[in-house]
Amino acid sequence: MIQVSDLTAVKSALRAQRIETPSWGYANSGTRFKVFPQPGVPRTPEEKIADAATVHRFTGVAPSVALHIPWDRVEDFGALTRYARDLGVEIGAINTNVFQDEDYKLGSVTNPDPGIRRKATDHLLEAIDIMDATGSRDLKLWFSDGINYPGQDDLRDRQDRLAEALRETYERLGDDQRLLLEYKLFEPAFYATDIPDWGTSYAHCLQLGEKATVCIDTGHHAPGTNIEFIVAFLLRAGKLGAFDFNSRFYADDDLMAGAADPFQLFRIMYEIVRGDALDPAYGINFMLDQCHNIERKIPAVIRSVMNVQEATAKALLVDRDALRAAQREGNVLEANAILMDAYNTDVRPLLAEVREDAGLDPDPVAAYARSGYQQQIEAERAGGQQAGWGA
Ligand code: PSV
Ligand code: MN
Repeated sequence: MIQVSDLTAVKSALRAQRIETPSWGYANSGTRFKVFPQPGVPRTPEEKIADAATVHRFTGVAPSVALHIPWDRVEDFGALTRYARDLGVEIGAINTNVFQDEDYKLGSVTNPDPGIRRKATDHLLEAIDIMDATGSRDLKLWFSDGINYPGQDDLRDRQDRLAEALRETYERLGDDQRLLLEYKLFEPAFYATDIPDWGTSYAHCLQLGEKATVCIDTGHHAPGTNIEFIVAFLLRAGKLGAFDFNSRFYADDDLMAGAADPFQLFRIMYEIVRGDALDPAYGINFMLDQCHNIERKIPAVIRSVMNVQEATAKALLVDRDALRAAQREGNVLEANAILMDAYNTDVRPLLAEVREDAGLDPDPVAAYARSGYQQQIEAERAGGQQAGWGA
């Protein structure tokens, strides 16, 4: 357990922290009303990886990039992996996409048509081939499956179809590969989503086995949901595998992590620290899943990484011995004050020191702005087709 007085341990935990960035966060994105293209946006998976490597260069804690298939499909994934390594990053989670084909209007793995279910499951299996080629550990599954109207399809049959596809996919995993099952309350389905909440995901993961764990996307809950409770519960059950961090004000807004509710992010990270689950060796993949529709993408990802670091630093500063004592005594106000003291600490100087100790600039956003990378990509990435959400 880290003592508040042990700043060395806090610093080394912060230095060891790992945050994975999403390839699609560097691409053009928008709402269903409009996508505003930005100059310098990547046109290829390689250019997305180069941007991710740039984020790592300035933060030192983002050494992997998640891919989304087919958006990031290439002929030779071995070559893409080598390209990434040459730039100092690894390929992270492979995200599947069974939500954009015409065929999936009524669902993918839960579709009433067995032929469409076969096609969807084959895509999940293909993603494991890509993991084999890239060395990725994590297969991340999110299904848009659901129905818009009561009676549209049989809720229970759809669970059976889902379980069958998950089972086939799970059986194909190698020894060191894992399945991360994401949930989302609604959208695009408006009446009933087939994996709407952590409980449904957890139940499927339990049935599948130890290589299946839950992915918490922080934007995928009803307003007011106590996400740190979910974190605590899943950690206790050994079933928390990953986060998709982002912020939401209303629905699945995909804004920068820590922007909407830094206090919530702190409470989540406190449960992680409390569960001794921050160390990369524990195996949680702390990913970002964000879209930067109007702000510059690379500095927005850097800012998001820094926001996660700040929440983590505050969580590490909680005096856990004092907190436990106050809790045992039933000292409500003291216990709350201990938590709030940590939250209200300005950890920016501490993080600046951690960065300087690691040979990094203490201010990654300013360092990025000075680096000329933005001007370089805006000049170089002329012509071709910019990558976009769905491209
Ligand atoms: C779905 O809303 C989601 O959170 C899943 O993780 C998808 O793969 C991702 O967003 C796509 O942007
Ligand atoms: Mn997500």
